[in-house]
Amino acid sequence: MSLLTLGRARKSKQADALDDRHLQSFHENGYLVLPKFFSDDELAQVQHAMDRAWADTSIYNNLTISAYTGTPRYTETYLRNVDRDARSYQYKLNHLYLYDARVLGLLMSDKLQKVLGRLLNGTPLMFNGLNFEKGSEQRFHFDTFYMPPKTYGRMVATWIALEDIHPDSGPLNYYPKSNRIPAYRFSHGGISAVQSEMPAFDQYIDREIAERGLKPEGFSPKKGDMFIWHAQLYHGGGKINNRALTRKSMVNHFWAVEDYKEKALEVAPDRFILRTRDMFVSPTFKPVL
Ligand SMILES: O=C(O)CCC(=O)C(=O)O
Repeated sequence: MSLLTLGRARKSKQADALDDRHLQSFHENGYLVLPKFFSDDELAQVQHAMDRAWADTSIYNNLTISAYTGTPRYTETYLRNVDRDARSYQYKLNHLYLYDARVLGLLMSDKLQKVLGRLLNGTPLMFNGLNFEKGSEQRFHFDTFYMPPKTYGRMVATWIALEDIHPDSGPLNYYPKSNRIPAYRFSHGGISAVQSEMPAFDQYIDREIAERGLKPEGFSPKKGDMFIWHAQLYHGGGKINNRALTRKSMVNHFWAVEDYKEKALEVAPDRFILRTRDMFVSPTFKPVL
């Protein structure tokens, strides 16, 4: 089945149900939750792709990983370079959709693209993907620290629960309404982070949060639920209270094609991903260990 056919086959009423109230709530609160957005069958395809990625150690498997998070063995490299035991530690697997057509088909499906198109007020351009099997415990941050869109605020991220998520597994945490805090400007005048200036940022954000009376919340969804956050939502990975628990989830980030026409690759009619040559590569990435 082609990508296009897959996308059509998945047309759902849910996308059409994204009305003005959803839009208003998204812009007021900085997020939306769409329950049971993906079916068990669709999620089984993601699980299958993950299992295949871990099983395939061939040199042609160019998936990359941030492995052994929170341990002295932390590394960013090709998946094929890490021992198979890395799967039982915290990790982030990058861009699974470049490797598996069914995962790509799901992310390019009509139902998801319609929702994202409305939130972006444009054509979605998927520019990365992250798969987790454990909580990330990533500190609170704005995604625009690392990937600021050309147009302020014109970026969304989806967080899809691949299983029921337990509150002790280190769920996604976020501050509702933090999207309304004016973005912190670093010394270069922009909003991408300068590491040495993070203490000043921390002071700024702590003051803003306190003055606005914002309180963090955790997202402990059921399998198939999807959380969508605004470019400027302050969020991170919660603490893992029970390390035996998994937290299987997939995150994808989207800009608008209209902002990046020259970097968009059309993978099916009207469906776009960022060209791989334009993708961000961490300066600490090691192709060979
Ligand atoms: O899922 C998580 O734990 C955090 C994900 C996140 O913060 C991100 O992808 O920007």
